Amino acid sequence: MKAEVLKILRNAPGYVSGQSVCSALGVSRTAVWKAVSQLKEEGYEFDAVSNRGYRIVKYPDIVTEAEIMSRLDEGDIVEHVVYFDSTDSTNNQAKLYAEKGAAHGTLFVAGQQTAGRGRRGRQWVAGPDSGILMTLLLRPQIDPPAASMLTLVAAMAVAEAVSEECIGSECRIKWPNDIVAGGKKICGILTEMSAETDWVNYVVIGIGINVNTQDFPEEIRQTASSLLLEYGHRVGRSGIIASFSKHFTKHYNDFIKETSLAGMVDSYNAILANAGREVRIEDPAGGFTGRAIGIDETGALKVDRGDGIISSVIAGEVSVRGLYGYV
Ligand code: BT5
Repeated sequence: MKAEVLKILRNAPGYVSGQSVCSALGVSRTAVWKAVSQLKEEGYEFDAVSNRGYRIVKYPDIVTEAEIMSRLDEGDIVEHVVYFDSTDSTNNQAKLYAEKGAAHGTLFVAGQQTAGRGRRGRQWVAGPDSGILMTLLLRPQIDPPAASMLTLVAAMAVAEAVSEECIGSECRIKWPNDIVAGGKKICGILTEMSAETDWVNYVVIGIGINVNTQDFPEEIRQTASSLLLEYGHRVGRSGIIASFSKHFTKHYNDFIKETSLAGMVDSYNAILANAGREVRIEDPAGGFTGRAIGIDETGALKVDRGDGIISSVIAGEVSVRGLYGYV
């Protein structure tokens, strides 16, 4: 109800009368008034003029269910939002909910995490209410090995969302799961799944984006940055989430049709931070160095080893390090 009222007011060109909101939603004036009061408590500021109605004049930077749902379009991948002021990890919550039957397209969002995770037991560090901490639950009908391609779909959608919301920005993808700006990490992605040999039960894609973060702990200060630090202004988090949802939906639908990334390979490679750089591939079976070329339609990174051999590196077990810096 709050989301619907918010959506009508957000999309209206000017003032909206209480009566027209009631008619559009088929609810009483009291119900609309209650929703507006709750929104005021959450920090939305209204201009109310008699005989004309309401207009929102200020939006708080919050990522609640109503705020996100009111920004989504029909057909978007995100159909439900579960919001926590604080939780251990949105990936943990997504998995718990998934085990209890939560639907494909549920987005778990937190203001704060007490045990944010990176890959292989690493930590994701983020202060309260300054970044985006979210996990998308999917139930795709794909073979388990194909699930790692979803990390690339998510990375592409984050990069597009950031470019759309931070005009003039230039962010790039560090294959397979980081987004970088100014050579520093502004986003990390952690994809996990529950699967049988030939069947995926669910996939959770956890995404941490440093949006309005002002400072980082000593250990990551050299490699981490935020949209605020890179682009010099605060950015609304829910706008990025909605834009992410729109871009992810498009690439995901293309991916599901073909079980291939063919539809986004060119745009991905155009913003691939590793492209043309010397990289070291750390592989449990042994590492090697070479020049990164770009991804293919399976999401593998092609690396020129310089001896006439082009290796295709599959995301998952490996990590990629720049030989001359973080990227
Ligand atoms: C990642 O792992 O980059 C995946 C991060 C995923 C975080 C999201 S937040 C929502 C959801 N819920 C979770 O619990 N997780 C997901 P990895 O590639 O392993 O990188 C982790 C490394 O990045 C750490 O060891 C630090 O060096 C660095 N790091 C930690 N916090 C960072 C931050 N806020 N910004 C930039 N770098 C960070």
